[in-house]
Amino acid sequence: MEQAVPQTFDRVLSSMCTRPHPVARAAAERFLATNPGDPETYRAVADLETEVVETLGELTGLDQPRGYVASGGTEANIQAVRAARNRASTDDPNVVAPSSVHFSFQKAAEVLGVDLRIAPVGSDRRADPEAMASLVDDDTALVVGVAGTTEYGRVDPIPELADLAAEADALCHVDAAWGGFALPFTDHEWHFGHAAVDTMTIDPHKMGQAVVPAGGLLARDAATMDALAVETPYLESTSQATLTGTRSGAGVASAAAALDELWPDGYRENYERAQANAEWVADALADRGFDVVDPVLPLVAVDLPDSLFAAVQDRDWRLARTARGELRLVCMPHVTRDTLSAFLRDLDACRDE
Ligand code: 0PR
Repeated sequence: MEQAVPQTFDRVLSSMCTRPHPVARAAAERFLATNPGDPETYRAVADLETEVVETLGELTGLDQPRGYVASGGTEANIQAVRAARNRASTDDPNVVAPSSVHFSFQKAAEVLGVDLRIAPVGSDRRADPEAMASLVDDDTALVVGVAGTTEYGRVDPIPELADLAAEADALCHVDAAWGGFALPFTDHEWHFGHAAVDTMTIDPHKMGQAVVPAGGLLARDAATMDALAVETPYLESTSQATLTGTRSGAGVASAAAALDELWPDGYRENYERAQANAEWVADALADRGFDVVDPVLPLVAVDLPDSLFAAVQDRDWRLARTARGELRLVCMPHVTRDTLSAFLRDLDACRDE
């Protein structure tokens, strides 16, 4: 049988995943047959997971971080909602989030039976604390902010949202699934050290250059992890706080290797290159007369006519759009200036057709 070949990254402008770092790839292969879901039996990978959580704590301004390597941002977000629900003293809990929140929160609300209340964002496409405050009440278990939104790469006003949560006696969760590996090199106030944030999603398998699956859930308090733990009577370890049982040691080991190799200098270089590319392509698109949403983080949204979008896509570019229909260019580490130049050449050619 012929071997199936995966998508290469050469013409992928739509994805929040990227080519893993070579050390991450090698570590994943070494740890393919390990299960961090059973840390007493698979001790080496359990130690690596502790290292990952420690380093993610450093990235996000958290001393004594708790947490684990999840299957991705979806699991981490579901678990943040679950912990808040389990810690809340109401039997009718709600979660308040901006409309820019990732769709994983819809899944969380549905699975966990909590009410998801969505507030409109402001004209700057960021969460509007006042609009969110109007949805908060005594049953609010969690207030969510996004640090690096999926569609426009915006960073919500996290300190204000954390204050809102604290006043309501609710927890505050920050979804930095995508933005978390870029934000340490910016001036944004987004992390545990900047505000009373309780939990965070930050995914090594996105900008962290680990292999899939490697998401991250971090928590400030042990009580948050306790709220997630169930007893596991017949395993060597006696409780488990993760959502999945058996899980990928490859993801964990690759995250440890990537962080060891790239934090902080490699990630800074990645961010600076990606941000420069995003600004460069945003200017190039604006010069051509298109409406461009300026890139706060390395993600550019641009209004293209439907026919032009389809024509460029037909030239074998992998492209994604926002709910409003704008083209989204995610400037991940695999997206080089040459790639973007080639994309612009195809775009120009399609306009001339
Ligand atoms: N939170 C945020 C802010 C996200 O952007 C995403 C994923 C998640 C949570 C969920 O993470 P997982 O997909 O790891 O569970 N955002 C991307 C999106 O929905 C996911 C993605 C990744 C899509 C790679 C395509 C792709 O090729 O667009």
